[in-house]
Amino acid sequence: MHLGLGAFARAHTAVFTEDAMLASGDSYWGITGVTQRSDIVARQLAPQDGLFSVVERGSGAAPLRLVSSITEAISGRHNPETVIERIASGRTSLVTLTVTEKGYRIDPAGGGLNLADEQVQSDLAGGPPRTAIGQLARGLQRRALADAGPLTVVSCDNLPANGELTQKLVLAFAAALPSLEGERLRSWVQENVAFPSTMVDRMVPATTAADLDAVERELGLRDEAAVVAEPFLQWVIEDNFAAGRPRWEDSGAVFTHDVAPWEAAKLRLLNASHSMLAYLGLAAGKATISEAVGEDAFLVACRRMMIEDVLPTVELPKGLEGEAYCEQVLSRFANPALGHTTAKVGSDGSQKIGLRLLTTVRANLDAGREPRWASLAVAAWMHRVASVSPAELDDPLAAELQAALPSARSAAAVVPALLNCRSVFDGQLAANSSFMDLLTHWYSAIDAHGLDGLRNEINHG
Ligand code: CS2
Repeated sequence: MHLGLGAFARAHTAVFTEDAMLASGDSYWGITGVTQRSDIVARQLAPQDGLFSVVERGSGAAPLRLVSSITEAISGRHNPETVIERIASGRTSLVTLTVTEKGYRIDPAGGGLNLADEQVQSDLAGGPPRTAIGQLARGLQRRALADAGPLTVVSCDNLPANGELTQKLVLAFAAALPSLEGERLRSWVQENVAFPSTMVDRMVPATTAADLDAVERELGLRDEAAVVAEPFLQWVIEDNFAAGRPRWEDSGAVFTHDVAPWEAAKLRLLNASHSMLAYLGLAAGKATISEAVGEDAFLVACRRMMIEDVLPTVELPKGLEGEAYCEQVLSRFANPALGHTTAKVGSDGSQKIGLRLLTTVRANLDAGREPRWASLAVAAWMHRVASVSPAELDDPLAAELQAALPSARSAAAVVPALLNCRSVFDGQLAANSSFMDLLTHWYSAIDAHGLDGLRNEINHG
């Protein structure tokens, strides 16, 4: 089972699974892919028997290939009962997830399950499950009843300790059920379900109409579900499984006992710089990440954030050389053929900046250092929030952020107002005057002096 059948899942999880089958000869695996909010991908894949092509773009790109590991594609919204049945089936060994940060319905205040979320409440009340955690919990309940045996739930989203987090959220769902029902689910999950953490990496933009036309010219067939991706791909998985799995190690996945340093390095170096480039790029009218990193000052800011703010405050996994990793990340961003948009990477900022940037801000402040460059990225996010309408912001907290904004749009007004949003900044961070000063400085540079002014500030920063 795979929950969250977006472009990333098709270009990553499905490819690793296909390659594992090809390399090991264990060809009996197949993925039931489940779309979450929008059912478009299920509608595209179903008439194609789940087949789709992956087009690599950039230097070292492999030829277009067909992937056949998805054997069924269903809409979770329209077929909630099928989702529950498939999770409960003894033929299912694994549920993998790519439902994005907001899909986990994390309570911004405490980090647990957001019991105030309407869909979580509806799932808890016994409605057809609409959230990923609700689908998992209801499927696992049915599986326990059917005595269908253990299984593994593998989160593949960009969240630290994503396995532990998913387990915690499923258990929080159980704890919010009537006590006997909840207790049964809790004890069954604890005995039968493993939740390994993983670090996933591949840049996969949303497929465009032009991409589909290019695929059609190459294939001679219309493939509505084709995906475009960079050549690079990586998967580091905690070796903690309760049931069978494809031999992903044969397709290049790395199994380890400790994924945490991989996740931290990737989130705080790659994803943080990606977000920084997205918000700086949006402020400067750059449509894609490659255009944003092509702006010298932004490249400098990114590099300096990674080297000066992140590397001294993050524990790198053994075997990863920090500066070489940063340079590799920057050259992946520069891939001009990928067309990864700043709008896409900049979406859902309220869900991302805490994990990607504020971790680095806090670590530097705690060590008595100035988080100079990470603050620039946060200020650029604030600038984005203050310059577009909630609809354009593409963020689940758009309305809350908008409501927090003052009528004046100066740095002195916007920075403290957004720092007051407790769904994003904790009280301690908001009260830190050095952070506030940095944000105000950078916000003014972005807002008041145009691209040249910002370039100047970065080059003299
Ligand atoms: C990006 C990620 O959209 C985003 O927020 O930063 O999707 C990024 O492309 C992947 O994590 C790369 O592995």
